[in-house]
Amino acid sequence: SFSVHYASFFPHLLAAQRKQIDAVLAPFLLSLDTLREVKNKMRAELEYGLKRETQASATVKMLPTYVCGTPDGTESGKFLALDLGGTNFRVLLVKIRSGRRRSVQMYNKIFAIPLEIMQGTGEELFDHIVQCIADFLEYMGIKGARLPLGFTFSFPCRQGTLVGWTKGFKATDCEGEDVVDMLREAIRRRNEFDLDIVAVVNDTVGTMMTCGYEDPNCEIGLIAGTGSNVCYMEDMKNIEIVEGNEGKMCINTEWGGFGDNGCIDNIRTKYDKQVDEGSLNAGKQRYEKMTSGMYLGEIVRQILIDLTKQGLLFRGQISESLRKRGIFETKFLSQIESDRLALLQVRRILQQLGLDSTCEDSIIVKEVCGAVSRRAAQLCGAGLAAIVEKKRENRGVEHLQITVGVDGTLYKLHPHFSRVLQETVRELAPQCDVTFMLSEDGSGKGAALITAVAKRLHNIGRKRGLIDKYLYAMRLSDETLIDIMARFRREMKNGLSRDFNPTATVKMLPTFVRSIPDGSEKGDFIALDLGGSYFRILRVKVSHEKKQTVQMESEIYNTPEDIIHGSGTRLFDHVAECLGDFMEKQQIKDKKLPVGFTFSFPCRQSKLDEGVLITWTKRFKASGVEGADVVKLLNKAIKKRGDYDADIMAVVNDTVGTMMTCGFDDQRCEVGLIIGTGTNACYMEEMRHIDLVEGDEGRMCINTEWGAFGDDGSLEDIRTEFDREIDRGSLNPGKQLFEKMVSGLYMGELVRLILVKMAKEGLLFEGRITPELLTKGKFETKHVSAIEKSKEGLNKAKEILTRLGVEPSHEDCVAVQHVCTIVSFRSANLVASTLGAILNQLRDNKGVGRLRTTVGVDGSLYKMHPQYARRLHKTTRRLVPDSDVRFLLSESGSGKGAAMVTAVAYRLSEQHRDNLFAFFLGYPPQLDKRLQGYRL
Ligand code: 0WK
Ligand code: 0WK
Ligand code: BGC
Ligand code: BGC
Repeated sequence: SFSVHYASFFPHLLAAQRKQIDAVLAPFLLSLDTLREVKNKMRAELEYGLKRETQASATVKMLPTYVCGTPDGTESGKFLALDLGGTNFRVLLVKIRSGRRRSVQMYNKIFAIPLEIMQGTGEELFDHIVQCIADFLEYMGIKGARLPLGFTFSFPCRQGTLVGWTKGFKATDCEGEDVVDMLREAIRRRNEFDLDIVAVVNDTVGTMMTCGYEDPNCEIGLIAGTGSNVCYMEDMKNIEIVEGNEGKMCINTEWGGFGDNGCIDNIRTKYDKQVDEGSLNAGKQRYEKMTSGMYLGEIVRQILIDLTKQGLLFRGQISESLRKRGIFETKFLSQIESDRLALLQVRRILQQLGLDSTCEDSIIVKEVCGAVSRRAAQLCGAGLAAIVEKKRENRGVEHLQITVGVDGTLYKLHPHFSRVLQETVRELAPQCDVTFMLSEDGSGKGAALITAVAKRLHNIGRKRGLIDKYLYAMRLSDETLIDIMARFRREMKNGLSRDFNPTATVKMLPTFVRSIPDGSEKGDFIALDLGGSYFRILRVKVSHEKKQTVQMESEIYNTPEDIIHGSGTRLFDHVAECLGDFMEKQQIKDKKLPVGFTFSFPCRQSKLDEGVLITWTKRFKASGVEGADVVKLLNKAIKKRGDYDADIMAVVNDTVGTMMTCGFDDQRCEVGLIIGTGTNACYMEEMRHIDLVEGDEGRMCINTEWGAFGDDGSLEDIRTEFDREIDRGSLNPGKQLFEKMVSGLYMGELVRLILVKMAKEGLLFEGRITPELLTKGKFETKHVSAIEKSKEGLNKAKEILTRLGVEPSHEDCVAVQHVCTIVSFRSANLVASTLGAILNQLRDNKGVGRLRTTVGVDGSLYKMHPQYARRLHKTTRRLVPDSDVRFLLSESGSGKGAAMVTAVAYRLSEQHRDNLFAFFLGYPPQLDKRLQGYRL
């Protein structure tokens, strides 16, 4: 220990004297047990401060800072920062650049805060602060710029309200006041410049952020300077006074108040009490007064006075200056204790203090300084050990690795403080591997980073709020969705009824498909799949070795715009040509295989192998086809070629194909749903409800063609100006209004129109509107899917928007992501409400309390969008609670389903032929029960 170390120097120091000095310093020598006890007491106080019921009376206040993240490198901009409360008052200009060449440039000026200002009126203090800001802005030539400001205010604040002054401050009319208001008023009083005060942060938080910018593992900020304090990232679930359990929030512990309830009185010495009584805030900040730079010198002075009174120092002469409070600054401790300093210099310091000393005196003074600073470092170490232990438990790990960002003159300048502190932490928290990172740039940088984040969150929040208001009409409540579900149900009934069908918008087209595959299908088929994103031709072999298997080979063919917008003849010639090419490749040109034609457009059918196109939808607009039977048109095109023959046995809608494809794997599948370029659904309806088709037995698949829902104006109350603009710019204005609010062909364009309008109103891209952004189709639905990807969505947004030339800010990207979410969420919600109507119909048809069914789904929007499926499932289950719905993704497309239907049609035609023979040979017709109700 110290005494043994020094005793050897001055053998003539009488043992008695030695003993007396040891007695005075003994209370400063804290054993490991005592320190461990302090650590445990600190831990208990931390918990008190976090708990709702004990928080109000806690001495360690555990103040929530609402800082929920450490810098992530996307911060950027120019910020003003104030740093008040430490040794120096600093005004800083901080320029932050993000991205690959991220950097932080800082310019600052230090201003003095005279004592009479620190302890004058609040008005004088804030006027002084504003004066300094004015000088700095003048000096930097930026008086006109209304910069965002981050204020490092190193005093205990609860949500911006000063709880109580500490250290050397005691300005009146400030405690209980909002710091931002006081600063704003002072700026108003001066009326010379304006600032956007965005954040007030504690210096511990600023320090953590400054170090966190370099080391993301930095989740603790420690100040060992004029004052003493620590903050750390706590789990939200442990912070009872703040709503929410997800993530973390930074807690400013204000551990300076530790012991104000007397819990460490057992280690407080009379000198500590003297210092406290002589301080500006007696009874408060007891732990701080044993550990921080403001008070260590004072403690030493008290001890020196006591030792002098005992005649053990300065020949018992107490000089005037030694009586002066605060005369023995803590920096003297650092100087006196630095090993490099010879005793002579110690004496010189004492001289400056008007203390005439001997060598013994300076050794004793050095010993006293050592005892006081060592205790301070150990006590800080004990407190910090409690914090890192808590972090380790929060993470539930055996061994914790963490970084502590540190600042403060005591830690930086005292020769031993930092080492003793670190040793103490290592001894008291052996399972924690703590890296101490000195904050080079002070907390001003941290404050600017927090301001950047707060500004961004504020802007984002403001923008989100604006967008929510803006797109209010697109956020549909469950009440509205249930209403739309009821409306659609009515439309279904109209479509099914003979009387209303002619005027119904939801056509409810009979498909003459009477059941899903029953496992008996077999054969070699060709399937055409036209109308989705791709035109696909497939060869489908359904065989029956042990169990039924399906083999498929397919080719994708282009459908160039000039073909799908040209004449119907050219279109079907193109289809026939592709089919010819496919059969060539399959070497089956000599075969006349049954063909199933998935034609994804509204067709009226009176039998399986007939499909009269009612109207084109999506991208198609070929002339001379609407009102015609597409089977005939295709047969004609094939005949015209004469190089192969095909037997088109069935034309099915892609929803039907999808239902059949999924029905092959799941017998419960009785609904087919497409959410792709277009949208639509089919389902198995009871024959007795289908007025347009003879018979009441069994069921038939109905192609709802719900894309046209609302074409009669029944959705005008939820259609927005953007939906109307989409419709006006479409190939089929006034038609497929529901589809245009929901499907993939239009979603990207919807978002683009919203972005253009918001940019025009200066809500986005600082009002920048580029030719690309104004170009139709430039913002695609696949972009919406990419931007809504949780992890890389924002980067994608930046990439896509940059390509559109609008130079998006981070906020813009977040805002655009929000717009995409609102538009795609509305789509999923709307589909859930119309699907819900179909599910209710099925449940009522079956007369069951709870419906169990499977919905076969396909379509690029449903498949590619990262959140769409989940949202659709969730809303559907909320809107139709008494149903167990399985959503089965169609892996292999509707081609397989089309082949299944064709297999049935084929068997029908076989039987027909057989019966004809039988009839001519005078035998009664054989009816295959499975073909009941089918019609060719
Ligand atoms: C430098 C920081 C400041 C903090 C100070 C504490 O920039 O925010 O208050 O350290 O150390 P002190 O100056 O009190 O020793
Ligand atoms: C794949 C199916 C096809 C359907 C398409 C719809 O095989 O019949 O038309 O899905 O999705 P889209 O390609 O329009 O996104
Ligand atoms: C204040 C803290 C501050 C610390 C270090 C204490 O007196 O109460 O808010 O963090 O000093 O500056
Ligand atoms: C068509 C439907 C088709 C849907 C999905 C709509 O535009 O009218 O027949 O099922 O798109 O492809």
